[in-house]
Amino acid sequence: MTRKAPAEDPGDARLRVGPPKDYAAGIPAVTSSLRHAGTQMGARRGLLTLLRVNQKDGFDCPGCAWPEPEHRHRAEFCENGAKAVAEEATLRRVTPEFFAGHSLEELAGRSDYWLGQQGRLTHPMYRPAGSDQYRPISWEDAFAVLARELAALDHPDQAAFYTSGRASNEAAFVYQLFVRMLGTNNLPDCSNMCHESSGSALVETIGIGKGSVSLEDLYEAELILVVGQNPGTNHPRMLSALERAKQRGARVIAVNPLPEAGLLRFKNPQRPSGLVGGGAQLADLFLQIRLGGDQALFQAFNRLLLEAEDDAPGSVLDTSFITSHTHGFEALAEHARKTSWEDVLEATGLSEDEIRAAFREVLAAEKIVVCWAMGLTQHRHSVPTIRDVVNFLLLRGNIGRPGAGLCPVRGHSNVQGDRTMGIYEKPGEDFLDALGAEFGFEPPRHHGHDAVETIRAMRDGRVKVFVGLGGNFVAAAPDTEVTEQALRGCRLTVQISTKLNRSHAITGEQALILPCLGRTEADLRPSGPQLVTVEDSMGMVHLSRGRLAPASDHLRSEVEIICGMARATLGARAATSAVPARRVPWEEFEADYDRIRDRIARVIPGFEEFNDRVRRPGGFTLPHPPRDERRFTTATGRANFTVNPLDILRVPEGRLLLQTLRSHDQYNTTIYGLDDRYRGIHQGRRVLFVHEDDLAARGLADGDLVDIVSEYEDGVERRAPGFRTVAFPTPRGCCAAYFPETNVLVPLDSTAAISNTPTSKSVVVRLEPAAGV
Ligand SMILES: Nc1nc2c(c(=O)[nH]1)N[C@H]1C(S)=C(S)[C@@H](COP(=O)(O)OP(=O)(O)OC[C@H]3O[C@@H](n4cnc5c(=O)[nH]c(N)nc54)[C@H](O)[C@@H]3O)O[C@H]1N2
Ligand SMILES: Nc1nc2c(c(=O)[nH]1)N[C@H]1C(S)=C(S)[C@@H](COP(=O)(O)OP(=O)(O)OC[C@H]3O[C@@H](n4cnc5c(=O)[nH]c(N)nc54)[C@H](O)[C@@H]3O)O[C@H]1N2
Ligand SMILES: [Mo]
Repeated sequence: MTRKAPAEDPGDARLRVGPPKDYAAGIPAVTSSLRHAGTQMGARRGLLTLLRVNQKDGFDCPGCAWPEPEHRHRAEFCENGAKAVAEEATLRRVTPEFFAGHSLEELAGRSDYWLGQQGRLTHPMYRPAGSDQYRPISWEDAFAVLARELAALDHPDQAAFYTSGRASNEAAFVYQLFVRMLGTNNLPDCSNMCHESSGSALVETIGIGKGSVSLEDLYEAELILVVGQNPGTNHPRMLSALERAKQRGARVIAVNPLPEAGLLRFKNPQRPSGLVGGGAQLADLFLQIRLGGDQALFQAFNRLLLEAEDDAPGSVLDTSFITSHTHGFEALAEHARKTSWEDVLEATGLSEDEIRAAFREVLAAEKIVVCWAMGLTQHRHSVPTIRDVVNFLLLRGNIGRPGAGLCPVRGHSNVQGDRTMGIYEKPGEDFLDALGAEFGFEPPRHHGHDAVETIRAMRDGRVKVFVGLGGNFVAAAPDTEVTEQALRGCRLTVQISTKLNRSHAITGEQALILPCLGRTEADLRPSGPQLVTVEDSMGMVHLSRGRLAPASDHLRSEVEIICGMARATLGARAATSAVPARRVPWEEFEADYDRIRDRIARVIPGFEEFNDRVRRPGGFTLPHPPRDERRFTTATGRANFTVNPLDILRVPEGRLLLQTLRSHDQYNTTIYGLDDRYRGIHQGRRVLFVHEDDLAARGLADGDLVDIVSEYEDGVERRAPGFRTVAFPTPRGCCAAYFPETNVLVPLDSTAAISNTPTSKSVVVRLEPAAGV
């Protein structure tokens, strides 16, 4: 399977490659955000909008899920948050006239960058069966199309309802309610492709799938490990927190195959010194690890901890915590002692000296926080890796006390909240009981499809209707060719979206585009302006309120759209259902979101008096038993040590491991621009970062054009043609390229054990000189 570069990709005639930067933010970041805001929004409107980001009476930044410090600076926005806002507040519009002038076939040939640059969707649009074009449709007719196709299914499990992590709590709650009343748990979400491995590992070991630290803990930590994460680009405000922790004496270790700018040095644009000074040195130690080597690293730390305890009994491990709060220590200890240095050095590509130097930092620190993101979650052994991180922290009682803990850094700004609201294909019995009791129906109990299973089910004709609440499923999912075929095989695909993207171009027989308000926009309902709520990466819930005039008069809020879908679809069904549902007041819900929050308060623990508490300054923090009271709601009632066989990613002779990651100028599948400044890339995206010796070993040199060919046990050859090689400081045997261009290379069946997350950070590839060159 080959995926050609889109026609107008610069391809990259204008591509320039310079040296990578060793610091993040500072003056270029500030000028870049203002420039971006200026071109998209008009300079004055741009500045006014940015001033509202994350302010008390403003909207939650749609950029990332990093929490807000309590004392907000006027204008605490970061460069990439500014780009996310500009992208949504753009003055460009995709109107019915636009669709009249562009066939689906033409749109499918365009790049993600081009599609996103066309602007905001303005009208509901419908692609009838047999047509190659969208045409306008009224909202009521659009809902009727959906209701008709859902009613035509043999079973509700033949529909799947995807969610991307920007949906508010209120939208997510009514969405899952609608889907479960329909009769299915097919609620795949972006989390399935993102932090699912973290959730899987944490629920089992500590009883809750969320991180255990607050910002205050981070400031208080003595050692912070930043593992498999590129905060300078993806969570820029985290750099301010790291800087603050360092000022209080914390040490920072970065574990990453790439020397990411933000991990090395940081110039804080919020402070005058950041604009002029040399910037703060962030990482005290940089472990340039091989892809997938982290499990071995933490197993080595665990072995060294046990040995240090042997040398000085009673001084290293937190024996009283282990005795009173954990389960399975003996088995873990026995396993950890057998960890082989040979394996560790092979898996990590590090030297024993480097690991011992890092371990000295570990031993010197009373309070340790481990932060991680996609570098840990998107491998086949991600769940065991994160379990070994938990083992590491448990050994010294580093969970559930100030300054210490687990910090999975979430991606989308409300991805954590959506899961709390019940967007999950494997809901717990307690949740279903509460939901069913509140609304008087019997929710489906059998588990639904996650993202990968949804693709398989569409491919095999078992799912025929696909609905996307935000996101860009076709571009974000693995195995692009397979996913495209899967979606094309549907009877109907529906996208609730703010902006044009590939998922509007690659559709089922029929397709609907339902355009919605974004976070920045005022949501005016008959009862007054509506507020929504979100939950950040550290379990804090707060309000978000948009102020801008909507991009078009025809837009509806996500809540309104979902309630409309529910009314059109469930109206006829309620009477025939075995357990007649109590009438759900969808009209009240869409008229006044307080009424939705009243229900959330009754169904979901931790949301008592939701409407009151969320209106207090700063909102409120959800309970987290391990963090709050060292209580672990696992099967054993304790925090579980786990024994995990070491997995080493070996590749056949002559092959490389490819990681697919984000450039500085993109938000997942939304491409803001064609630069990746910190890595020295300008005006192009089809680049492949490879070690110069690996290039030389293949008779290649920096600047050569290659095809990347992925090899997998299913025997299918997947090819991404025409990438310019860039000699780069990555470990030997490991290479890197941007997603979504390389998603064609990620095999659908190559997923993490247990979490079923695509292995987007370890794809076995070979390089071939580009055909026709
Ligand atoms: N501006 C911007 N912000 C974003 C996003 C965006 O696209 N743009 N996306 C949002 C979302 S949804 C998410 S999930 C987060 C993603 O945030 P990140 O996880 O930071 O995103 P990636 O670009 O995938 O970067 C992965 C990092 O892990 C490293 N890495 C890869 N494999 C390994 C490994 O095996 N071991 C180790 N130790 N390191 C490894 C890579 O070199 C890279 O630095 O960001 C969120 N914020
Ligand atoms: N190869 C590879 N693949 C990956 C990853 C990787 O690292 N490598 N990362 C994975 C990760 S971590 C994630 S989270 C997924 C992301 O997958 P998704 O969440 O599906 O993708 P996004 O690109 O974030 O979605 C962007 C679209 O969302 C819509 N949108 C934006 N704001 C709103 C809003 O407020 N409301 C609504 N309704 N729509 C809105 C716009 O139309 C926009 O085009 O991708 C995954 N895919
Ligand atoms: Mo993500």
